[in-house]
Amino acid sequence: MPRKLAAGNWKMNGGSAELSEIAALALAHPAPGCDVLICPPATLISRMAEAARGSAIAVGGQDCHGAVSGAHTGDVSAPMLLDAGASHVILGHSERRQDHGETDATVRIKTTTAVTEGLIAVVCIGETLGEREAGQTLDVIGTQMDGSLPDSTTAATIVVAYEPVWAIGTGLTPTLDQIAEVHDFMRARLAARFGADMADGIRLLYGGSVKPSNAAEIFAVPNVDGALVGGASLKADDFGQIIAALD
Ligand code: G2H
Repeated sequence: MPRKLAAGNWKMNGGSAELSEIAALALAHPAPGCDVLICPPATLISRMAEAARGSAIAVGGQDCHGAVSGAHTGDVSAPMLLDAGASHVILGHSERRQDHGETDATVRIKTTTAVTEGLIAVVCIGETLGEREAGQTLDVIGTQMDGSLPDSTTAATIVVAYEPVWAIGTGLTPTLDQIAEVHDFMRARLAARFGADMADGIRLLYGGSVKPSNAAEIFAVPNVDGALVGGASLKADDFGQIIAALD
């Protein structure tokens, strides 16, 4: 059973003023019973890494390029994230897939590069409402996993986050049975490709409107090894309650 992970995704939110949330979180949770990761916007990574130094909080990026350097205006590379103090990177978030046309193939290339360079990749997958209503959820999840995860996937280098697109930032959450069905399927899919021992060690996060009031019941679902939290990770108090629910 892997150590559980509470991961915060600040998305395109946060500036200097929000750095105090990290200090508050570190003070309130000096030795959390789970791993804690915060992924701020790229502009804050180095300052957040500095603020989190000596605490149990790891810092990550929200994306990186598939190349390590070059003529890619506006992009950030995996070595740059490492240089800024990040240890993780979120890849393939549905907002990247929607806003930037990222495909499973893109995500796989980025994931391979990130891991090769030394980052831990949090790879996101999830179905749209239309796909769920059409009964395609497991097919979509299986296809995204097969396409987005590299053959080199290991439990130490890859985390998989299930984020139903229709539950992101909407306040809607799937039923616990729906989460269980997908997470059981994901574990089995990983086992079929990477072997049962490796699959058991890969952390499977749930993401989509996780908040203090629903965290404990979601974390009690089998095969849920933590959460990728958006809105509720922006406040140390709310995220702290989610961390406590994983302890
Ligand atoms: C899903 C999640 C974090 P939120 O995108 O990745 O965001 O918790 O705001 O739904």
